[in-house]
Amino acid sequence: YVVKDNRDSYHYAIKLVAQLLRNDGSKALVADDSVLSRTLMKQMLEKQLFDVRDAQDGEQALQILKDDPEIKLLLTDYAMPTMDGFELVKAVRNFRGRDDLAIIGLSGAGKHGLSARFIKYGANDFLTKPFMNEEFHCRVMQTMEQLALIADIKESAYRDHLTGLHNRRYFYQYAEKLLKNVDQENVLALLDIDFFKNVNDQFGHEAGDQALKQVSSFLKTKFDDFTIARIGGEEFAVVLHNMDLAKAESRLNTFREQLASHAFSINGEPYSLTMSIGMTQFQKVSLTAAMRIADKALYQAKQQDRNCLVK
Ligand code: GH3
Ligand code: MG
Ligand code: MG
Ligand code: MG
Repeated sequence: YVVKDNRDSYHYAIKLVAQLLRNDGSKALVADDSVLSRTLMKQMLEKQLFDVRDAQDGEQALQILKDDPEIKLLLTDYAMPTMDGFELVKAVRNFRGRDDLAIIGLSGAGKHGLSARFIKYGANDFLTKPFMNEEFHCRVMQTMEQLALIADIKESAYRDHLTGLHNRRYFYQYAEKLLKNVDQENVLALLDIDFFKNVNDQFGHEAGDQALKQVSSFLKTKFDDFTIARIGGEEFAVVLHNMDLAKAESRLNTFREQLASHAFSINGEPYSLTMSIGMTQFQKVSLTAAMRIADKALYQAKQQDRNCLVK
């Protein structure tokens, strides 16, 4: 239905299929006081495989959006009773960002400046009614494609390329957010591989990289319910949220022992690695302070023969 009779549209068709697969089951919301318009847009979005809800005015739409954070796309008319499209967009942008929920504003032709105002209030795009089906599909597709691109970029900005773990940037942002929740007991642990330089010296940097990957997967499987980040070369941070110090200590010590007795494989040969751990309570302090304390504890662990935990 987008490609139709246009032979230039071959590449577009391929992009469309990719986008359709991505849309599949994504939630969308249509807000329009005209039943006819609403039904038409709903049907068109369903053709793009969206799971569509609808609302007959801004207030109803706002409520639906508040109740369902999974909605990825909002199409909103401008003129609606009780709350118009502008008010709706402004209100929604207080809790859903432009790269998290796509909004396309719509209104009748001949009203100058509506498109600009929609966009100023936070809409991603605009459509004039009546629209051609093809334009509708193209705009929805392009808007969703941009959202997906931003999500991909964000994801890669927060990941460590070698190990696939979260990176330092992610860790700092996540930890800052976590610290705002003062009611929760959290523990921060810094883990550093012991004598890792030997691996590089003995087997080469490439083998060192492989070892880092193996240690990372090991960490991932043992702490899959917590946030782990690679914050330095062979240094990792784990936040054990909602956990008291004693429980975290025992869990980290179990991990440390399991790691020490695990046979890693470096250049096909079994190799053992150990880690030293510094940990601290992670509540009602600044991130800088917590990091300093955990780092000091880690330093002490290194002084005490390594392969141990200091709090
Ligand atoms: P310690 O027990 O005191 O921590 O000793 P160490 O050898 O682990 O510590 P040091 O800080 O002296 O050396 C860390 C080594 O980790 C040096 C560096 O070459 C290596 N390293 C850091 N990042 C990477 C990486 O991405 N790949 C590889 N192959 N090696 C890395
Ligand atoms: Mg209307
Ligand atoms: Mg080290
Ligand atoms: Mg280190």
